[in-house]
Amino acid sequence: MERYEALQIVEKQLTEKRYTHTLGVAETAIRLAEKYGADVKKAELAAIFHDYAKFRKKEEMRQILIDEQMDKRLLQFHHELWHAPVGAFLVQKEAGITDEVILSAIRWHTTGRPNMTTLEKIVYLADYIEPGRRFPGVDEVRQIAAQSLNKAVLAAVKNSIMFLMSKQQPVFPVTLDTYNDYIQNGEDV
Ligand code: DGI
Ligand code: FE
Ligand code: FE
Repeated sequence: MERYEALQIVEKQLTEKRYTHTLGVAETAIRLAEKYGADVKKAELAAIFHDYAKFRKKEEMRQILIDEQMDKRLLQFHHELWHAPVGAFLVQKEAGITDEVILSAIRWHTTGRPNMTTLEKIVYLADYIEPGRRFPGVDEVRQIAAQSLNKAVLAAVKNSIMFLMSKQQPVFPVTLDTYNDYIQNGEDV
């Protein structure tokens, strides 16, 4: 699918603000793919579609999680976490994207996961550092991203966990698994 067609599909699903964020993620993902030797077109498409399900109703997402036998633990956690796996499902069903490399980058963009593919890392990181993001620590992660993809993903995961903890929010187990995997198995971290 070409960029223009993908953007047209996604624009209908998102608010203006979220669409602008999506353009930022796409631009950043392209840059990271060029730098770290991933498929640039796939990185762009995954980024364009990553928040496809962001504004779906909670009940619709809950039903898809159940029907498609996704991780049951998600139901006990904040529904903000649901748009990533539900998005991967809907992008396949409604937009006809079948490339599993792209779908998995969408599926894991919020929590990461152990043993991430390069494209998963790129979309995860691009979502975190796209130019519209402004929160404490983001500039440091941007700088690290210029040096090492793995170091930057780890820094983003760490910041996310510490942010959730500082607000006394629960941390989804897969987010912690991602962190542990980087610490225990990560090269170049
Ligand atoms: O969809 P975006 O806002 O672009 O970004 P995202 O998909 O990375 O994150 C969506 C939300 O999910 C964000 O408000 C933080 C939250 N989140 C991320 N990881 C965890 C989490 N919430 C909980 N409870 N636990 C997590 O591990
Ligand atoms: Fe998201
Ligand atoms: Fe996003």
